[in-house]
Amino acid sequence: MKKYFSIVMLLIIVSCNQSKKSSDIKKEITSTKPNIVIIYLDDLGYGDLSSYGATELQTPNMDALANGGIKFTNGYASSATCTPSRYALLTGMYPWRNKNAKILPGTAPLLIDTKQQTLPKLLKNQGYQTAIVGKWHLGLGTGIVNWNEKVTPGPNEVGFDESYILAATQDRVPTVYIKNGNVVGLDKNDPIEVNYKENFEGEPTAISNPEMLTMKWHHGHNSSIVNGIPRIGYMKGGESAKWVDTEMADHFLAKAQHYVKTHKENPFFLYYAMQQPHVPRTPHPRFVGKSGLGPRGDVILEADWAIGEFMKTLKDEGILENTLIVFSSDNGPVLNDGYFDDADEKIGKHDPKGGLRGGKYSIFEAGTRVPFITYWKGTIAPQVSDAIVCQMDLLASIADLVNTKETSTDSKEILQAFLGKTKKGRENLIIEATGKTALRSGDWLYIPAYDGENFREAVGIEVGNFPYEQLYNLKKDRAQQSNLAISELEKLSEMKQLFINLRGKDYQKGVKEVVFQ
Ligand code: NG6
Ligand code: CA
Repeated sequence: MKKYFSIVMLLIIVSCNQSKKSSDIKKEITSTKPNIVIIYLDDLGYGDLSSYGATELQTPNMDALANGGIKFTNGYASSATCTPSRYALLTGMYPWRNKNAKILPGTAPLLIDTKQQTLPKLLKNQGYQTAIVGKWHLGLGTGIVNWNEKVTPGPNEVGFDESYILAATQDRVPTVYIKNGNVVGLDKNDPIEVNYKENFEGEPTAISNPEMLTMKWHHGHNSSIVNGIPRIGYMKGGESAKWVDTEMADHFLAKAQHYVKTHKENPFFLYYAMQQPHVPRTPHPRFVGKSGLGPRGDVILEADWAIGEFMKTLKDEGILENTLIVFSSDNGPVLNDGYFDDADEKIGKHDPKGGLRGGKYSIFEAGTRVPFITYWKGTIAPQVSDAIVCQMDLLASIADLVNTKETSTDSKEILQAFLGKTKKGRENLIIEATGKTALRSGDWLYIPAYDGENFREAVGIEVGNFPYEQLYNLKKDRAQQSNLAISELEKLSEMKQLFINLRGKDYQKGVKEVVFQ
């Protein structure tokens, strides 16, 4: 009897140990391989979130991330425009190392070399499932694209298992969704043709047929008309495949939610690249007039709602505590980016720049300093961090998180800053705006002398060009009002030297070639 009792006890102990072990292992796997979601907005400014100081607009769902995670106050996109920032985010490389990393037309070839390291590739190699839903704007194909066949290479060739994208921007043709290289809903009898140089004979444009427009163009945006909205570039055919602008937010949200629901059993990386508040601003009728700030405010509310719905899905699927969420924007804000849409007229007291100088296209802070949040329920303690962090650093930092190393790029491993264990991020960072570069180092910002106009009339933004050098102490002078280049000579020469060391002597090269399209 005694012997029998000891055997039973032994069995109980062994089985307890075993079950403990397997749950430990599971815990280990989930903690070293959390799901990773990057929620990336388009042209959202530092001051566009109520948690970042907006008073005229409430963004409760973005705020829930900012207040429940780390709200970075010195978080940067690499650049003041979309393509270069997205390039840096995905490849961990400074975009100015690639001369083609500038705002791309919808017909541009793939900007990322298929041999290059990328964030999705790195995660895929660690066993992750990977997907992009939303705006791509990093080129597709190798030159001349036939939109009626599989368009490749694209996101699927640089690390994404699955892709559901808009090719370039909402204001550029082709105005269709592309799933894993194939235009969605295309009727082969109505092939799509795209051209950025000339129109197709007989096709209406904003110039020839202004009566067809439901939205008026201010500058640029006067080529093909789709859904009453004039676009950049010419497109013919593909009628059944054309997206409905007002449904785009719901459409991408549904795709992102579906992805989560169908991939939650194993670690996944989802790059959810939302289109708001880039032009044309086309809120769903549910959001029209809701912000009182015109369509720009309305689409921010729409994006906020979509983020709330997406977060609910993570929660309902039981994976919220096992998901790291990074929230940011590809560049700073702009009001008039080419359409008459009341953005300027209805701005009232709202300051999308959050007190920073400049805006989209600008080498001043509002161009690249953006809302930047990391959120991981139960793992990241809520806090505000003034660490200097850049989206480019996610590659090396996430590598560390998933127990690998990535040292071949410009990406800095600052995982502890992203997890809130330290307030120390990068020491310095080169920022970029339409080809011009500047140096942030500690509290200081150095901008070399550049030719050209400072004030870009069409968009109403100071882009930061002056024929003399600029030096700012951002800690004391966040709004960049006092140029200390004449008084802080020692600092100036130290910054200039560091800038040249990091950037190279030829920093002026190519700057003039970058034309504003
Ligand atoms: C500019 C467009 C602007 C926007 C931008 C790209 C004109 C006049 N302006 O050339 O509307 O599309 O490119 O924005 O065409 S970004 O956020 O994708 O960089
Ligand atoms: Ca953008």
